[in-house]
Amino acid sequence: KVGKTWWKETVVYQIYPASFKDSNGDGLGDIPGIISKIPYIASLGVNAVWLSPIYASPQHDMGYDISDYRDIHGPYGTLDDFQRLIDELHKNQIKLLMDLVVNHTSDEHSWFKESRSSKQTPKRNWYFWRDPKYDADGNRQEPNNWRSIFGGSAWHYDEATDQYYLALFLPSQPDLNWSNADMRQATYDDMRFWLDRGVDGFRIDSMNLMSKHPDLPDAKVIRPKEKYQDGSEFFASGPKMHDYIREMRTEVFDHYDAMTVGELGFTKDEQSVSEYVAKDRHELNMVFTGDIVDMDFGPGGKYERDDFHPRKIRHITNMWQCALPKFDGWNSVYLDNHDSGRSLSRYASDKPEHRIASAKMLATYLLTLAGTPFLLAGQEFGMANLGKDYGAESYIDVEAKNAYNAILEQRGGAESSMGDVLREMQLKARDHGRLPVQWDDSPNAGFTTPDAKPWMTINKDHVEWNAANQQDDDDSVLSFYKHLLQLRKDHAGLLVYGSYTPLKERRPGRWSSDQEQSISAAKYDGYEVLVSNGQSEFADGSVRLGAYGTVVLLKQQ
Ligand code: ISL
Repeated sequence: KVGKTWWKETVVYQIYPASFKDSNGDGLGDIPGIISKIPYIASLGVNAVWLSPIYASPQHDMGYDISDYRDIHGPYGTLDDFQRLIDELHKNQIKLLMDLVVNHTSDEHSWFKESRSSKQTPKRNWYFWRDPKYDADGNRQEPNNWRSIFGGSAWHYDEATDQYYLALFLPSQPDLNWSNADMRQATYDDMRFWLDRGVDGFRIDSMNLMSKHPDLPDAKVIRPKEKYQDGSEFFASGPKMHDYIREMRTEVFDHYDAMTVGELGFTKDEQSVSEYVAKDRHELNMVFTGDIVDMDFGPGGKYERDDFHPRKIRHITNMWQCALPKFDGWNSVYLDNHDSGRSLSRYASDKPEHRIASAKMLATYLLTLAGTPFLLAGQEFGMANLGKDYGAESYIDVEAKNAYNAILEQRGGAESSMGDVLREMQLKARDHGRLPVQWDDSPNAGFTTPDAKPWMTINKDHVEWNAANQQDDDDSVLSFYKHLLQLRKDHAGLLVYGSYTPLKERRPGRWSSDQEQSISAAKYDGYEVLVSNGQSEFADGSVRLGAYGTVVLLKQQ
C-alpha cells in the first residue's frame, strides 16, 4: 500500500566534516579526507550521506553560520573537491544530502552587511530590524523579551541605525525574514546552485523557525526571575510556514528528485507535525522531531537533571510510528546527531561489560523501525561520550559553554557548585556528537596525522574502540551494523515497507535496562530469531532478555 521511492529505502550516514577525516594534517577534517573514506562508507551498506555544513563561514557555530552559500569553507577544500566528492559518492551509488541553513545567515554574509548598512537599503527587510523600546526611566530595551536558544536576549543593538536585529541562535547568526519575497527567491537560487551540481537533497536546519508571528509579541513570562523568556510559541511553526515550504517545493524541489528532511525544534504534537509530512500536503518527505534528543532534559532545560526512563523512548516511538502512517506520512528514525551526546552513553550503557550489547541494541532499534534511519558517523562501531575524567574545560562548544556560564553566574560564580551541571554535560553536550572519528588505535586515532593538533579532543578510548579493530571481527558492533543494513535490503518488504503495531505495554512499573527480563507468551510459537545481540534466548515460545538484550523474531511462513 505504501508508495515506494528511493528515499524510503535509504539509510543516511551523517558526516560532521570537521571531525570525520583530516587529509592534510591541519587537525581539521576536510573534503579530501571524506573522499578517502568512501570505500569504508560504501562497505557499510548505507545509501546516502548527510554532510553538516561545509559552506564558507566564520565558524562561530561550526558552519551553521554561513557567509557565502555558494562557496566552500577554505580549510575544508574547494568547489572542485566538492564536485569530486559528489561524483565519487555517486559512482558508489551513494546520494549526498547537504545541510540547508536558511533560517539565518552569518553576520558576515554580504546580505546582512548590506542590510545593516542603512534603513533605506532594499535588503533592510531581509532580516528583522526593530526600534528599541524605552522603560519609564528612559533606558533602552529590546523590542521584545525573547530568549535566544543559546542564552541571553534574541535581540542585538546596532548603533549605526539605532535599531535591534533578531538572532534566535548566536548574535552572529541573524534570522532571515522569510516574509520578504526577494530574499526567498535569492535563497531558492542558492539551492538550485547545489542541486544543479548533483546534490540529491537537503536536511533543512531549524526549518520551522522560518515563519514567525508577524507582530513578534512578548513571550509569556514562565520564569519570572529571568529577564528573557521562551518565545517559541511565536517563532516556531508560524502562520506562513506551510506557504513557504510549498513555494520552495514548486520553485525548487519539484524540478529535481530531491529528498527533503526538515528539522523541527519545538513542534512535537501529532497534528502540527502531520502538516509537514502528510502525503497529500506535498511539503516535505520527512522531518526530525526533537523529542528523541530532548527526552532527558530537565524541567529547567537541557543541563538540568531528569530521571530518564526507557518508557519515554517507547512512548515517543510508538507515538510517531503509529501517527504518521495515518496521514501517509513517512518517519525519520534517529538516536544520534551532532547536537547531542551519544545515545550509547546517554540512553544505554558504555560500561565495558555492557557496551557491545548496548550498541547492538540501539542498532536494532534504529534499523528495524518503519522510516528512514539516520546514523551519525562512529555510531556504527560504538563510539561513546567523553568519560567522567574529562572536566568542563574539555567542552568547547558554544551551547554547553554558554549554559554552564549562565548557571555559574546564577550560583554566584562558585565552580565547586557546578558538579551537577558537569554531569549533565557529560551526558548531553553537543561536543560528544562531534568527537573526531576513531579510525584506529594510533595517536590521534587515524583522524589526523599523529603529530597534528586535532581541533577537538580525541577520546582516549579510541585505543580500544575504533573502526580498524572491529573490521574483521564477526561479533563486533561494526559487523552487526553491516549485517542489519544488509537485512534491511533483504527484507525490505518487512523492514522498510512493513507496518508497525506496538505490542501491549505489559509492565507499567519501573524497570531498568540492565535487569534481566523475561517475556513468555505462547503467541511466539512458530517464530524464529532474525536478529539477536547475544543477550537473548528464545525457546518454547518465550524470550529471555539479558541486560540490554534485544531480539527480532520473524514469523515462519
Ligand atoms: O531548541 C531546540 C528545540 O528544542 C533545538 O533542538 C534546535 O532545534 C536546534 O538547536 C537547532 O539546531 C540546528 O541549528 C542550530 C545549530 O547550532 C545546530 O547545530 C543545528 O542542528 C543553529 O543553526
